[in-house]
Amino acid sequence: MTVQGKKIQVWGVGTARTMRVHWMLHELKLPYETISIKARSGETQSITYLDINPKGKIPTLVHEKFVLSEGFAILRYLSNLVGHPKKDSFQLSLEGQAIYDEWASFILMELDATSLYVIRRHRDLEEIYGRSSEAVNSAEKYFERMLVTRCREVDFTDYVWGDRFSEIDILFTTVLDWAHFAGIKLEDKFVRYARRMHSRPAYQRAYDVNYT
Ligand SMILES: N[C@@H](CCC(=O)N[C@@H](CS)C(=O)NCC(=O)O)C(=O)O
Repeated sequence: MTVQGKKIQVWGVGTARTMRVHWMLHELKLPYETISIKARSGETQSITYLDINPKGKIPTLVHEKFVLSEGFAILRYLSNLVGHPKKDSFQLSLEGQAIYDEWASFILMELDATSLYVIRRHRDLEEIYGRSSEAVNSAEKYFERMLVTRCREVDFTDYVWGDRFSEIDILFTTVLDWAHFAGIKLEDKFVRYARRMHSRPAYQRAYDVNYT
């Protein structure tokens, strides 16, 4: 069970952020071991885990001696490691790569960190971060405004970036799943797009690992 002669381990299950890493590994058909620690279970604060990732956050990837945290960095590392998913000419162009960076920043900053994680912190995790219905309400409105304005011109009948599946589809689908779970009503085009992504065998296998 090695990749380039080195064993891959993933620490962390149970959240949209850990799902991203499991999904990528299944898309790439890379063998790996899962260490099923969960957020806020105390497991992320064990001495063993803090030695690996002092931030005490999941997911973390360990590829033999190389340790990497931050889900998006892990997706990029895995894709570069095996040269997959293959890119089309737009995706390889200077402008295409700039658009990739734009999508990644937008999804991670505006949709994930600034909106969904604020809702999670101040509604579902109020015992840790404090309850604030003002913060939750404005984060919901912000999420909807960002999604609608950035995505107005895109029909999502294919992939988000270029003509091929990429890390951006993993980020976008997991954010849509999270929004749905948080009770945000999504336009039909997003629901249809997410359903198509959910039908990918790699998504389903990763879902089983991550959520059961
Ligand atoms: N920026 C990090 C965020 C990771 C993160 O916040 N993970 C949460 C779960 S979604 C966590 O590990 N919380 C640790 C804990 O609360 O025990 C990423 O995208 O990978």
